[in-house]
Amino acid sequence: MKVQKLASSSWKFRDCSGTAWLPAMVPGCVHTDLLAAKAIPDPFWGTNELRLQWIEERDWEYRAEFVVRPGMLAERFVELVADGLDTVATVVLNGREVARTENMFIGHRWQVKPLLVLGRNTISVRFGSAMKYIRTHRTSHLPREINDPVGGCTRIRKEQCQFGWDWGPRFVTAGIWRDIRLEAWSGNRLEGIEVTQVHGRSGSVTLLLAPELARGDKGSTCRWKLSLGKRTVSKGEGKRIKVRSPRLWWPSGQGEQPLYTLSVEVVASNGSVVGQWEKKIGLRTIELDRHKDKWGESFQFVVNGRAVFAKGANWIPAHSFVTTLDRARTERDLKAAVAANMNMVRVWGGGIYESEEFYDACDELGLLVWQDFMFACTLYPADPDFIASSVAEAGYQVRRLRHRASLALWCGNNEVWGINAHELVDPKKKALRRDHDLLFHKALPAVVRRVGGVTPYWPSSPWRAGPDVTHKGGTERGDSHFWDVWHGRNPVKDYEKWDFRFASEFGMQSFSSPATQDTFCPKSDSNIFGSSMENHQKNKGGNQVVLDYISRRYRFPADQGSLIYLSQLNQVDCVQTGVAHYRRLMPRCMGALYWQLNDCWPVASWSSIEFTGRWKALHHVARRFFAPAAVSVHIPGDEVFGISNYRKSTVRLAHVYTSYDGPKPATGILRWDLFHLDGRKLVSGSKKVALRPMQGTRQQTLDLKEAMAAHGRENIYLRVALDVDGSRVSEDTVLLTLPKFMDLPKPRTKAVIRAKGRHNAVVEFTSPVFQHRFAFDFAGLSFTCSDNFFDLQPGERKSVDLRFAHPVTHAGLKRALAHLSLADTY
Ligand code: BMA
Repeated sequence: MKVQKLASSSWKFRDCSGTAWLPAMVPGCVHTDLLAAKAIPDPFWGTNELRLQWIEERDWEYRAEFVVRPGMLAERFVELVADGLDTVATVVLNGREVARTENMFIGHRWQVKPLLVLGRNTISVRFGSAMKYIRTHRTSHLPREINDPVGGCTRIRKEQCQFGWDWGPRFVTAGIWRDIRLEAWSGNRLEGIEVTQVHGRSGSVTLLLAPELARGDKGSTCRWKLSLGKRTVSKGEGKRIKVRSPRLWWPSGQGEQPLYTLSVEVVASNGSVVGQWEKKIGLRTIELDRHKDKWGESFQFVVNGRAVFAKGANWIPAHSFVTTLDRARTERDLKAAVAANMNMVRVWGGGIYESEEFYDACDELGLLVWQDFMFACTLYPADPDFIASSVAEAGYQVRRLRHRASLALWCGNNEVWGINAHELVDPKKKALRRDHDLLFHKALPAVVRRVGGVTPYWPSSPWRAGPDVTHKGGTERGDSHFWDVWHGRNPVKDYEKWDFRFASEFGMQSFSSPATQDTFCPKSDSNIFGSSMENHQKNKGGNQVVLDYISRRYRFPADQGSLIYLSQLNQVDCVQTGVAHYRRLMPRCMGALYWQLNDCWPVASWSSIEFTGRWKALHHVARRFFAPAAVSVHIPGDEVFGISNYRKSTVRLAHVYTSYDGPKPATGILRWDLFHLDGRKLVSGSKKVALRPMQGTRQQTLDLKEAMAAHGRENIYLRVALDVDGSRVSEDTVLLTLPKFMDLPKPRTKAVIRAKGRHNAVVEFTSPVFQHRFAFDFAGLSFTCSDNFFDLQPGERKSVDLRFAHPVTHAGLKRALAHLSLADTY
């Protein structure tokens, strides 16, 4: 097959209402092309978003010239292949229409030989305004809008969060957003190979190859080679490959991620070579195990026969303009996920089916992918065209991703059932229910069964294997989203009320760091309630909710920097409470995916990684609360406020737990110390403990009544720690009252920096007094560190490894070092 690339920078584009042609990038989109041409200001800066909404109302045309050589036209078929057009496109070659499209998520292939000429050709793709489409199509589909501020985004198959979301700006893009090329061939064309893995009892794996040819050919055969790194494992001919001692692929934390390269040459029955196919595959089985058990029905991912607790977060598109993302930028947040001991990401249904680079990274890093289909929150139409388009989309995407080692689940949508269940179960609204079921219970699962092989399908997230949407239902079966904390404004302790089988969403917003704020906010408008910052807060009333939770726990902050820092500590408190609870519940609960890992622009949000790549406090602490062997404390009591704001505490017992999800049993030493804020150690203890895989275990109960009576609960705190093989694997500090009621000593910190080469350094912090959530930064420098936002214990040295993106000097580091802890905020 001959391939001629059409993607390049020799494209130009224009506003169809008549303005001049400007240079364009393909793949790309109109917003980034306008920005490159200096025709619009930075869409993320200040309140610029509001001034750029005209773009979605226009039609845009992209055009390029290319030369076709005789070799191309000598082939029997010449096809135009477009892996993604965004969205309402009319494709024209040399003035003649090739096709019209209206689904961003489908790749296209059209026969165009009769339209091509030898020598110079012109291709034009005209993108009609998505908003005009929405106003003229499916106008009787009027669902209750959840996230789209204008309304109607469900009428079109296009990235839903582009229309505005509670963390995302409204930038409705247009453009050729994936690769585009010509492919010329005669005889036959290899479309793909379905590889089925059969894992035998003896441990061997058989790969069954089913080549898919454009024009069929039952008598075709395969010449294959299987290699691992540079080593050829085996090669041969036929459609079965037996791997006798396979190296299995595991999620991160459970084992290695060996990826075999499978290269196949398909030979037609007439002896000619039809095509080559090469993919990286991981040998593994992944099942969604739902068996009856004493709590109801399990909901757990079983990899190679081993149940694995899913630790991770929800993934949203990493940029409002996803065509700007390269491999390094995509990998940045996925590597950070693995660094925080995660083993799963959920590709959330309001974004996109991600890029090849994304899944490459997940395969290599051992991140299981829970893959939603791209439907979110709102009810969808079900006219025959819409269903046909959705089925074509699903078929295209499932075929594209089915060989992926990391692919664990296809999920019908995000929250379409959960949010609309009250309507969908209403006997007066049977048609709504029929429409809903047609897509998510019939059409999509049928595609997964037909094309996707063994990957399981789950109709929605959350879903309880039935119509039930109660929290109680989630403690028995299925997966749960828990938003009582944040949207419901309930106490943080409410996480501990529900013993969910699998928590696929829960979270708390925080503000991005001042450094990230500087990238989008004019200094003159930097107040957090000013127009720029409010424009970068997309949840209606979101700032009030953040302040509400902060005020419950912390003192009134001295300045905006302190407020931002407290918002991040509050986010830690919430998400950690949830995750620690879910991990203690193992094996009843087998997954905790918080909302959300990343951002698509700089914004106040639930993310643990800021748009600029900086880790929020949550991401540093996630590394600790997701550690394979983790210690945590459950305090059944609480501190509550009664009539006239009188405070009452029922805190007394502290149950110390280990949560362990390593692959092999282990033993550890559990340690606990009760400290006075004046530095005295009041009580100490330790105990040898057994760590069993996929188990949360109550290892020790401490009665703190006497100590609290003797010293006051606001003057003492508990430190728990777990050592395995002589090293500290987990540590946490537990406060026995709200931190705002504690008289934390004024911090005095000593920092010693030791440079280690041009890029690395070690910093050692010591403090004569307890410091809660001590956070440091090197202002203006980009760096990664082994820990941050930790507690400093009096007299104990805390050593942190640092790696800087650019060369540094000792003097430069000393100058740039800044730090604060909780007691610095008021
Ligand atoms: C969840 C998600 C998103 C949303 C988030 C925060 O329900 O599925 O739709 O952004 O909550 O509200």
